[in-house]
Amino acid sequence: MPRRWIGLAVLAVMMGCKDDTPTAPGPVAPQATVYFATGDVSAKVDEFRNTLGASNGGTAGEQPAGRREINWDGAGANPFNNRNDFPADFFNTNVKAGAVFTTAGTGFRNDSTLFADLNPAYAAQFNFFSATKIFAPVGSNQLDQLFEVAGQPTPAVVRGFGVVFSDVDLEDKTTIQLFAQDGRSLGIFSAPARSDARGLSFLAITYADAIIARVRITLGTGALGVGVNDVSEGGALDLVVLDNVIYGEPRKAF
Ligand SMILES: [Ca+2]
Ligand SMILES: [Ca+2]
Repeated sequence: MPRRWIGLAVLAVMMGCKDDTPTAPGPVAPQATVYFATGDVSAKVDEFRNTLGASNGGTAGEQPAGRREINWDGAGANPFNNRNDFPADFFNTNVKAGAVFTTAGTGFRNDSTLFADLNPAYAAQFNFFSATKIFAPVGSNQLDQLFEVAGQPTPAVVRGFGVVFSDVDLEDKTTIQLFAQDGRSLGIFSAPARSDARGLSFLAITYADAIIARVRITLGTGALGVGVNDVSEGGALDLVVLDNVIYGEPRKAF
């Protein structure tokens, strides 16, 4: 594991302990297993998928095992594609996959043009992992994913979470932060920078038990926008978008 992740994990533990009295032992951070890859990420993505188990697709209700996966490519999303109002709860209403998104921005965009419809320069930056659509918040480079029992408004927890990113240029800026049900941070993990022409990066984390209630995904250093170019295209910001989001079966939280 690269040293930078250890440092971030220690920081997260220290932050989590700051309210403890001197005589009380701090909470022990659960042991995370981290999966990461850059370049051809397929093998590592498959390893993570296999760890979680078979896909439960959009099957309603809590399943005994397996994973859920959002690839943004389904025909059901087509009416919302290339607009800034992709429904935050699409993946637990239209498709019952137990995922609800929030952002401090103004919305979400599911894009079939590699975001070239937003800025023609983006076609040279972004790529898909699963053909052909990719996703980003609008007006922010940060989004949260909350988990629910598939097809129900019931809070849930998962044991693993991962994302395929596109166009990570800067190290330690594109991150996944995980939170437990009580709001405590479980740690911040950073995605490796791109390393080949396709420009994909993968980062995932698992725990032995389903303890992840929320995740915060930070994409590079700024939001996409008309006239906003990537750091590799003369701009000041590292722009990053995401493709496949893969997570353990959401289990009812207690
Ligand atoms: Ca896709
Ligand atoms: Ca970038």
